[in-house]
Amino acid sequence: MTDLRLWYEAPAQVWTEALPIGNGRLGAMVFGETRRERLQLNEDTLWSGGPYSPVNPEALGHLEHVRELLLAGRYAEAEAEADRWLMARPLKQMPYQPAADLWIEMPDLGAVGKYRRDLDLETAIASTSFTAEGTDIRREVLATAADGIIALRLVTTRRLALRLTLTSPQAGRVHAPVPGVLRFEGHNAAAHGIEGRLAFAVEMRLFADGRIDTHSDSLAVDGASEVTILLDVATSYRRYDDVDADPVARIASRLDAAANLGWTALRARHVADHQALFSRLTIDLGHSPAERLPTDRRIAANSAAPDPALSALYVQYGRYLLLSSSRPGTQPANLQGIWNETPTPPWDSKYTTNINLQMNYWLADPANLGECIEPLLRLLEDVSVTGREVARAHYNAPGWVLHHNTDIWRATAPVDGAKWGLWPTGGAWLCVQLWDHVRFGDDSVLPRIYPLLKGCLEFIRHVLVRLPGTDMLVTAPSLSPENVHPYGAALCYGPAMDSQIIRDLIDAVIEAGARLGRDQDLRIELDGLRRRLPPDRIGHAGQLQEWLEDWDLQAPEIHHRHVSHLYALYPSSQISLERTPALAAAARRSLEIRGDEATGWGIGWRINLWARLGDGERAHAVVQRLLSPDRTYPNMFDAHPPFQIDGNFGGAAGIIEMLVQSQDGDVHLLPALPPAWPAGHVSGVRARRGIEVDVTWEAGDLLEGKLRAGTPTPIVVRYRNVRIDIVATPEGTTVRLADFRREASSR
Ligand code: FUC
Repeated sequence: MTDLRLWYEAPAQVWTEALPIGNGRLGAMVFGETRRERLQLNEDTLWSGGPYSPVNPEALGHLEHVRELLLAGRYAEAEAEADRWLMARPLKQMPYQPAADLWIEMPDLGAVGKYRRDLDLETAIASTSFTAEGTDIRREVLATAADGIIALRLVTTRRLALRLTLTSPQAGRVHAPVPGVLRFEGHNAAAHGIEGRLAFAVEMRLFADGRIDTHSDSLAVDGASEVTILLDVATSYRRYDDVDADPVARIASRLDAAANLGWTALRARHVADHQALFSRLTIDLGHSPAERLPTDRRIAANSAAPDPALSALYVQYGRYLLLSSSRPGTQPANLQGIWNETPTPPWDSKYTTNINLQMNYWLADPANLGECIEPLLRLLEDVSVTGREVARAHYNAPGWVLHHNTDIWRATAPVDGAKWGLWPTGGAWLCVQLWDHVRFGDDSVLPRIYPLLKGCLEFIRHVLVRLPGTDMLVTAPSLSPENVHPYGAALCYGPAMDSQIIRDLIDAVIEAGARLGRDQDLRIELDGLRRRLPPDRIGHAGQLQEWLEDWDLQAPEIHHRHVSHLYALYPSSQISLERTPALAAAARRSLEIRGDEATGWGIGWRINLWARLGDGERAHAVVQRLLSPDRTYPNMFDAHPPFQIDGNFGGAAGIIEMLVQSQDGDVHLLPALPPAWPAGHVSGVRARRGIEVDVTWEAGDLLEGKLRAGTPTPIVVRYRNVRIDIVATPEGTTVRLADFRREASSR
């Protein structure tokens, strides 16, 4: 079996060596220091600013002019006008913030030896152990979703002294409200002219078998061999328009309950909660001697001598990170999940909705953690309200719109600059993704998702414009995220990706409506609308055209990290090797021209694309590129660079996509198995229609597959080009290589 621990022989020197823990809401980076341990703390609602509207009242008056310039081919002028008039006020959104640091000092330790720190993905506990002059010292720290707090336990074999402090990069002050407790009370900062309106608190409660001295800004412990620290952070955030909660009261209710339980019960409840979800999927891709190395050295060694178990660990780490950064009731995972060290994080550590937020949830369903999507659904419910104001004010349109970014205040107007921000289909992409979650078998959310889809399509229908001289409908202004075309701008009309997303949205509305028995009269109209969207086109180099015109090879960045037009191949299934072979060949050509070198998430996307093209060898080469020190930090966080968590989720999803696919209504076993993983096993992968799949293979060939469904479900299972009809049962229905051979020879 694959050992599911990240481990190291030295403390973290920098943040991307520290180990992340999280319960969806609270996060900590554990450095594993000996004399001065640091836990860097985050809470998912602590962002700068306060409730605000990003609407630019002047935008609407200039929209038509920008459209006219675009349709006249005056792209650069259109983009300049858009920059001047159509963008949000303020032009930037609010950044995600770090909350505090807990410091544990053990000043009088002697020389340290036998050091080890690790993160056990199976228990979701980070441990540090070492000896100091004959004394064994061990710390365990966890962020529990069962009880909502962070708990740390320190055990030593000799009674020691320690000192605890709390600091924060935010404004506020520390005090000790009662003995044994330290509390930081503060408030968030303003940003881009939006006043900081959040109050927040961080509280630490100390329990020890030694003497505790409480000072105004620190706690000192003497003669202790067992120490427990309970920690919590809370803000006054309730919703994007309500910041009146009481953070101290929120903390008190959780820490009181946790203190009553005590360390042993907290730990047991945490492990049980984590394992109920984590243990649903197992994966074994083979073994190598590198497995015995510490994790940082494994990453460094992987390029020279492939370490298949590291790829398996990457999948499980992705699942761990998702469970730790996105749970029902929390905020969705942002660009850094939940972990952020700095008040000025890259891209503000927000929700970028032109690939990144979507990619954060690619893993959830296939990796059998569908419940982790709930925060994304709530975010969409929020922006379907805030985005209504923007749709009306910026486009005079009904429905709602989300462009390429949002923040905790659910701002949806176009930001940053027209060449990035003026893209109207970010919300539509997320809607289609939620619909795919329903296709994975979660019908319970359909009544919540359907109105979102409809409101989004309402907006889109209103803003599509007829392409002069044709009957086609296109988005304008828009862009193909964030790629500049040969006419000195990104701004354009009708980029391929928009039409692809809108086709999926229309299909989703029709199918979801049919399941709910609603709006059947809309169907004919929507079919008509769908036919008027420009179809995908193949350009002169045999490539899938990114734009309406055959511009791809003249674009200044032909190796651009975004591969937006390949959306149709993955995550969508509009393009498929079997159903649309010519377009699939064109997508392959585009991917070849683009190249495999990209940012972390760009690489993550490419793994999924090669998997959809059935090219396991190529997909594996890209996995190897991702699992190298260039794109994976020592703590296995994805390197854009800098750290961005989307690559972790996209890469892990890509590895699963190589083993099981279900986008075409059947379950396809080993669609892109690479020669580098000749024997292996995966169990508990989720396929669409709520089917759970186990697969075992040997010598590069299928041994058997097992399919389970909650109720007996007829399903087609595919291996290579052979298909077998089975009924998946709750106990599991097995298909063997011999069954496929028999089927093939009887044809
Ligand atoms: C998009 C990407 C960048 C980065 C940012 C957060 O704008 O083009 O590479 O990932 O999002």
